[in-house]
Amino acid sequence: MKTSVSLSVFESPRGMPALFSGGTEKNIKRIKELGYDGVDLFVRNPFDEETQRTLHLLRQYQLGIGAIMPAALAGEGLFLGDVNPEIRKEAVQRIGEIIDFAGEAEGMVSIGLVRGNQLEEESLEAFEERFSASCRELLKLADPLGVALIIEPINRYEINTINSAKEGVDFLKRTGLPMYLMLDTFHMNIEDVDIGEELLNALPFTKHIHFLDSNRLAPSMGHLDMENYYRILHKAGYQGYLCLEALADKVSPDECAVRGADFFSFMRRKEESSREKNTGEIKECI
Ligand code: LER
Ligand code: MN
Repeated sequence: MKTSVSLSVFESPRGMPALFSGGTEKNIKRIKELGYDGVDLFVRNPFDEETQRTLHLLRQYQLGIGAIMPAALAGEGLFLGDVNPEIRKEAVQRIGEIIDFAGEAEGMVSIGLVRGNQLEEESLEAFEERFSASCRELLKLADPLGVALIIEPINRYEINTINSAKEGVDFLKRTGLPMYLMLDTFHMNIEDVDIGEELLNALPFTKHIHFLDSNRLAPSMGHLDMENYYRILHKAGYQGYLCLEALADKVSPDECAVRGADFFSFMRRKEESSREKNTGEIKECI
C-alpha cells in the first residue's frame, strides 16, 4: 500500500480537507521528507500556471498522484446532476479539462461533491438519470486517456445521494457504469454500519482510499480502530493509496502529517515483524 496526503494547488479555503495548502516547493519537499509516496491534488483550472508548476515540482520530487479533486467546481455551483442542462454542460466541460490534466499527470479523477443533490420533489431515479448521463459524457473523455473516474461516497451532511460505501457499490452495480469507488473512512464512520466489513465488501470496486480517523485527522489522532482497518486492507491485498485527506484546522498540518507518517511506519514495521515471525514458524515446522 502506498501513502499520500492531500495538497491544494491554490490557497485552500476554510473547511477544505487539503492537509497542505499551496503547491509550493516548501510543502512538496516536506511531504517527500516525511516519506509519503504521493499526493491527492485539489485543482481549479488545471492548465493554469500554478497547477503546471505544482505538477513539475511533484515530478521533480518523485511524488505520485492518486486522485485529482475537482471539489472547487462544486464551490462554483457546477454539478453533474444539476437540473439545469447548462450547468450540467459546463460541469462536464470543466471536469473534462481536469480529465485531460489527469491523463498528463497519470492520476484518477474523483467524482464527489460535483455530483450535486437530488431535489426534494423528485425521485432518486430522476436525479440518477441526469447524473449518469453526465458520467457517460465524462467516460467518453476519460476512456481513451486511461483515466479512472472514482465516485466518492460522502456523508449525508454534505450531499444527499451515495452516502455510504454500500450505496456506492449499489449505484455502480445498478447503472453498470465502468467507474470505480474512492472510499473515505471519515465518511464511512458516519454512514456505514461496520467500517471493516464494508471496506472488504467494496474493495473489488475501490481504487483509492482517504484514510482518516474519526475527527478527520491522521490515524491514531481520533477514536477509530485504524490499525484494524489497515490490517484488513493489507491482508486483502489492497495495492492503492491510503491518503491523509485531513482537515487540520485544530492542530497544525505539519503535526498531523508527522503523526500520519509515524502511524504508517509503525504499521509497516508491525507487518514486517509478523511476516518474519510467520516465516520462522514455517521453517521450524519443516
Ligand atoms: C472529498 O474527498 C471529501 O471527502 C468531501 O468531504 C468533500 O470535500
Ligand atoms: Mn474524501
